[in-house]
Amino acid sequence: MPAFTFPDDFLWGAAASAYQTEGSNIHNDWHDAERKEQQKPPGKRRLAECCSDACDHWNRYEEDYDLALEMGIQMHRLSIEWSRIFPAENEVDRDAIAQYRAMMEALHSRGIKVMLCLHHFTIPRWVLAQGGFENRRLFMTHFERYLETIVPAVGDLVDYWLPINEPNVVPLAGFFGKLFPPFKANFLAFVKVYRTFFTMHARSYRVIKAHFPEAPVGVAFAFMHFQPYNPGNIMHRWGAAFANRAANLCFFEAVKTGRIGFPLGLGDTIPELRGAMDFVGLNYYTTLYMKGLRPVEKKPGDLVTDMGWILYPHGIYEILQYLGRSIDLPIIVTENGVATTDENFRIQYLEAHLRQVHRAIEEGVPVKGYMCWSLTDNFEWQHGYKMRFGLIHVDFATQQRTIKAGGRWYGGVIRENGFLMLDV
Ligand code: GCO
Repeated sequence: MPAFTFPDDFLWGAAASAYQTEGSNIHNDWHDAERKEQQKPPGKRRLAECCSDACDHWNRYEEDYDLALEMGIQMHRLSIEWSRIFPAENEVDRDAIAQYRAMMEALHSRGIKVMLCLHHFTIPRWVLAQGGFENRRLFMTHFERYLETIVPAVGDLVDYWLPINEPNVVPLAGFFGKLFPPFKANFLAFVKVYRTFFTMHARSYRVIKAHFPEAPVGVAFAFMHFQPYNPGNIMHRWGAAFANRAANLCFFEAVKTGRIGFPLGLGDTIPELRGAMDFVGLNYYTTLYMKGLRPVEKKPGDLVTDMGWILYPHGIYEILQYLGRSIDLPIIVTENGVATTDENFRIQYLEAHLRQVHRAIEEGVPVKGYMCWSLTDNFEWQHGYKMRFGLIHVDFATQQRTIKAGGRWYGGVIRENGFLMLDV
């Protein structure tokens, strides 16, 4: 009956983002894209539904944080919605800043640490109108103004910073994979936008450090796990290796050296990127099989989640090993979780991944915490409300919250700082 016990100072948390939970965010690119998609017949829509009220977390955060406390959550990851702070180019909403302060104070008053993200996918409508991510120079002028406004205004309440969520995902999903607005499939646009994210990360790090030199600043990185569909096929192996370079390795190399390598650059530099990281935040969910440069959904016999994502816990171990070997920084798992309505499956999923995290720690990888995605059911981007990632169930008709069996199980893990496995 092996026990999986975690280090004494291990931090257990939950994660969420502003747009996916707050509701009434009406000044950004996603809001507009969703409305546009709704004008199409249901079969033709690329975004399932409108975010609208989401979980009404903006008004119900006290209740959500009470439930987080009931589960024993020690750190909560939230984000600030840029378009609330700057609904228009020359307008700063001080009430919104005050409300974010109140939210973070509400966490602290419950003894819950704050992990704050400053950019989680969305951009203000007026920034998009000026070229968005693709107009890097102008974009960075606006983003820097946002940083200089928000960082000093709330930074005293932040325990861990993750300025950018998944610098690789908007470039991949929005500019190469046609999954997110603006639904492009253009490798050059992907490279250009990814490089905007490099500079966003670097600038954020420097601005935060200028105001709060001691604050730990990381990144929430969707380190994608790629593998050849058929390991005997050289093109499949090449595809997996190329995708790993373009999506993952280039970013970490650039943070280490300041240089941007192939295929995102040719060795040119972003000097302020060098060393711009105090810890690595890892978001992990699944693996992707590659046939050349084409990802393939699954193999016969693979277990998948409601997202259609393959259950592959070993991937988190491999990535933690890689990060431990190649990057000399502490690591926090900043997202891991599952879209399902079957609570036994949720528990199995979390347990299987936590076993792999535990194994990496036993082997010396400095993993300092684990944040489950997500605190509550919420708006899952292109899929809308069908995908239920929450530890807490939300009835979207009544906004009634209920801790799920998976949430109670997770609470037990936090209480015990680990778990027993009866079946191994
Ligand atoms: C992401 C985001 C989250 C998602 C979660 C489940 O990884 O895309 O950080 O916003 O909701 O990962 O897909």
